[in-house]
Amino acid sequence: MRALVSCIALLALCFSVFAQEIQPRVIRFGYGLDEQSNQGRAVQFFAEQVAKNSSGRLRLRAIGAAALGPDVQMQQALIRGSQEMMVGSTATLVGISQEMALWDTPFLFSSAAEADAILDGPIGRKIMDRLQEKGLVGLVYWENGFRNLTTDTRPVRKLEDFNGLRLRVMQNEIYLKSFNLLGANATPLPFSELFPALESKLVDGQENPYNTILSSRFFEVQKYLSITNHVYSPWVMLASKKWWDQLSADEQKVLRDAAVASRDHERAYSRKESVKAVAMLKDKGMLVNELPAREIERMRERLCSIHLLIASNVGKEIWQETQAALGQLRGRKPGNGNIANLAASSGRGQTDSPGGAPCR
Ligand code: KDG
Repeated sequence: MRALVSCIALLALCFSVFAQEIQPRVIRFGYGLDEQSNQGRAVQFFAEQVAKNSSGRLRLRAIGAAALGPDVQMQQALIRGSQEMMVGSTATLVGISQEMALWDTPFLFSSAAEADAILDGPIGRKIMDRLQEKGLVGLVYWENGFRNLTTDTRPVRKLEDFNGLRLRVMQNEIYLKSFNLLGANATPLPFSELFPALESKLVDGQENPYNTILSSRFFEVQKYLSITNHVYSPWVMLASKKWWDQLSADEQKVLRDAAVASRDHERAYSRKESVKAVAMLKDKGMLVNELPAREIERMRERLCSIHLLIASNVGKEIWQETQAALGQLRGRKPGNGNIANLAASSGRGQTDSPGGAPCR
């Protein structure tokens, strides 16, 4: 009997300690896409994990469709501490942490497996950790996906078809310069203004992963889908450092564990949905074409100078580490030629761009 009483007392103590370490909290979690998008569904999954792992004490108030403002506005709200969490594009973070520009590199990854390995490995973690000095805590990367072009005026079949195309891009220097270099007239706009800009013909086209093209109903205002897979775009889950630092270790562990579970769930779900999305876009009446390998090669070569810009933005160490890591993933010995050396040299000579195509 005495053993039973002491066991119950011990359990009560454990529970009370647990209870003390997990306070009842409401977490305002903002995101830009619709509730029914792959992003919105992943936020719901994260919310369920957090509630389950905290016995209902930590509750997410998920606020989608950019109701709390575009990515850049939510990022500032997190830094101020007036919003607790968000998920958004890494591309809109480069104004705060320039190392995030690595993920804007055209043709950096040639598969989702490569992306996962680099993003979840030491390089991705190092870049994520740089956010702390800016007032943000990066938790995990989710998959936005490989980006492809949609247009309403004409399909893009070859490099020359970019000429004069009024293309919306994210509010990001690399995207702006990349598409201008390809011959387009790039117009930076927040995601929340994209559909009206397409509908009013302010722009001819845009570029996003298949899931976003489908869930944001761009097929209603875009006739053509031209498959380029020109960059792999991650999302990043962020917390306000002001808020995060006053959480207990137990509360931080609940959120970190739920974030990792949501990352794996979101990637698997997004990839499954992405395979179906192209067929669904065709059913919605979009005319789909795939650029031939030669034209993709011409795009890569035209964008080599962007690799130099990114190498200088993110720093030689991160750039070289990325190239070496990708080389190993692709079964290549670490090359001695690389963009950073090219940047330091007279700019001539051949080097491997991470996408494998040589930049001359
Ligand atoms: O809030 C929207 C962002 O999370 C992301 O979807 C951005 O891919 C993006 C775009 O094209 O703006």
